[in-house]
Amino acid sequence: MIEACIFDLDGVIVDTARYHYIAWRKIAEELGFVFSKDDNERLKGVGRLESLEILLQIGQVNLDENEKNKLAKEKNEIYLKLIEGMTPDEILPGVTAFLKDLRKNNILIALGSASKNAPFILERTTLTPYFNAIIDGNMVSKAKPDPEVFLKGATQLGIEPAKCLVFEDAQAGIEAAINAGMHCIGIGEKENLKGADFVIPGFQEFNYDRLRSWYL
Ligand code: B16
Ligand code: MG
Repeated sequence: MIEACIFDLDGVIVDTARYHYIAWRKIAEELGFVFSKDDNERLKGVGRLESLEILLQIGQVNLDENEKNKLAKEKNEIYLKLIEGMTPDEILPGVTAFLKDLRKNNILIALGSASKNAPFILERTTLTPYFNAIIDGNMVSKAKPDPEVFLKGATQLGIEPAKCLVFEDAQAGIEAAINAGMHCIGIGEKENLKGADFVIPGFQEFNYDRLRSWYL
C-alpha cells in the first residue's frame, strides 16, 4: 500500500523546461552556436553543471573549470529573472486537485527535484504548504539515476521506500525511483519512460481512487 507520493518538479508539477531552454540558448548564442529545442530534451532532469557539460559538448566548446562556473552562474541569473514572474497559473493541469486529494486521504507528499531553485518555484506557485518534505538540488550530491534524492525524501517523511510512489517525467528519474526500491508512475509518453509501473499523460484524469486501484 502506498503511504507517500514523491514528485519531481520540472515536467511534473510545472513546465520550467521552457525557461531553462531560453537561458541555455542565450549562453549558447554567446558561445557562438545554436542550441535547439531537441537539444534541450537532453537536459531534462539533469543538474545544472551536468547540463552545461552537455551544452558544451553539443557546441564542441572547451572551457576550464573557472569559465564553466561563471557560465553556470550566468545561466542561473537569466533563469531566475524568468521564473521570478511565475504564478499559480503555471501549475500543470490537475496537479493542485491531485495534491488536495492525496492530503484528504492522508498520503504524505514530498518533492524530489534536481533543481536548486525548487523551493523558490514552489513559493512562486504557492504550492509549498502541500509538501511534508522538500528535497532539492542543494541537498543531494549524486544526480538521478542515483536514488539519493528520493531516499532522502522517504527518510524525511519517515516512510519506507517500498511504500513510496514517485512521479517522474525523465528516464533518469524513473531509474532513480527503481534504484530506490520505490514504485513509479511516468508522466509523458511510454517510449521515453521505460521501467515505470504505469505511464499517464498528466494529472487531469488522475486521482487517489485510481492510484489505489493500481496499488492495492
Ligand atoms: P537548477 P527536475 C531539473 O528539475 C530540470 O529538469 C533540469 O533541466 C535542470 O537542469 C535541473 O533541474 C537543475 O535546475 O539549475 O534550477 O538547479 O526535473 O529535477 O525537477
Ligand atoms: Mg523532471
